Amino acid sequence: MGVGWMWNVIVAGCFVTVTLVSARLCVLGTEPDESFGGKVRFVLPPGDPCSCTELMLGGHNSYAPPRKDKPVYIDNLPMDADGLRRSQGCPEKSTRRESTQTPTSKVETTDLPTTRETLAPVVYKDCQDALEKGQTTSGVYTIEPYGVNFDAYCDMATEGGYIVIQKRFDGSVDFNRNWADYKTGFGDLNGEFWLGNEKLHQITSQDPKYELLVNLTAFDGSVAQARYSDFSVKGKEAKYEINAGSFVTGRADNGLESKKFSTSDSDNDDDEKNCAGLLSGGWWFSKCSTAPSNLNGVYSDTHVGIYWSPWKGSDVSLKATEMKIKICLEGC
Ligand SMILES: [Ca+2]
Repeated sequence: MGVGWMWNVIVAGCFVTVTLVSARLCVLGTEPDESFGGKVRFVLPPGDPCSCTELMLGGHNSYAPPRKDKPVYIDNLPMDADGLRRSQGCPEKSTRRESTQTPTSKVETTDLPTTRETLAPVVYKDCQDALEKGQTTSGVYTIEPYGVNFDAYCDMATEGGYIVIQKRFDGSVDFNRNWADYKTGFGDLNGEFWLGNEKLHQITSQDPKYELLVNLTAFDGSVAQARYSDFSVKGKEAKYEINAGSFVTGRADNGLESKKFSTSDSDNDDDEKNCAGLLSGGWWFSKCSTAPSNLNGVYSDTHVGIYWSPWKGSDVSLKATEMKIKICLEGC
């Protein structure tokens, strides 16, 4: 009896000693969580997160790959293994023992609602900030460029770090909208959309300046680009007047004038007629017949709706458009 008791103590002592010195490097990935609106979230590696002694940020999946078991997503980036254990409610280090459980048994997917309720979402200052923190895949991110956070599509390709503010490519979204819709934004961030005039104003009214890049594609397959080094939009009292006077370069030439924004229910153009009503969409029109562009017009390959006069004239409809902005650090 006495010997058996002592043996148990020795065995238990050895077990604790061995398990506390074992190390596990856990690689935290990122990918869009389809069950959470496709927003990019951190995904835990398989296994017991409480066994992690080191943490490393790994790669990014642009899609959620099929798995046998549901992945466990978390909203914020724990800076180290201790942070990860705290976020998962693991016991203190001194009592932690290496898990002998199966990889998915410790963290059940039923833990997800609790996790989402208690952790703040991943919020970057803007797309450039996300890029600098290792997010190299284009997609929807939560950004907070002026104290309010919202979802935005970040273009991380080529130069990267762009907040996309407008996209057209298949006509799936109706752009013939009213003032309120253009103010708040509409559409699908993973498809066609307008980010929203109020957001444009809030973002671009800060220092430093924002540059604007306009990408255009015609139905004949030709492409062109226009770049502005100082893009800003005034507030609603000024009818979201655009400043894109500093056209820099691009084969598309300058198709934007410093004009107030108009929709069919808010006529702020320079014409006695209602340009938005005549030309459709919402845009910075001047005179209806001489407005240099309208990238928010009706999507059509038979009727002119979307056009950019300095490049293809006002009677050629465009197939795809993209407008995107980022902080201008050089040449501004
Ligand atoms: Ca008018």
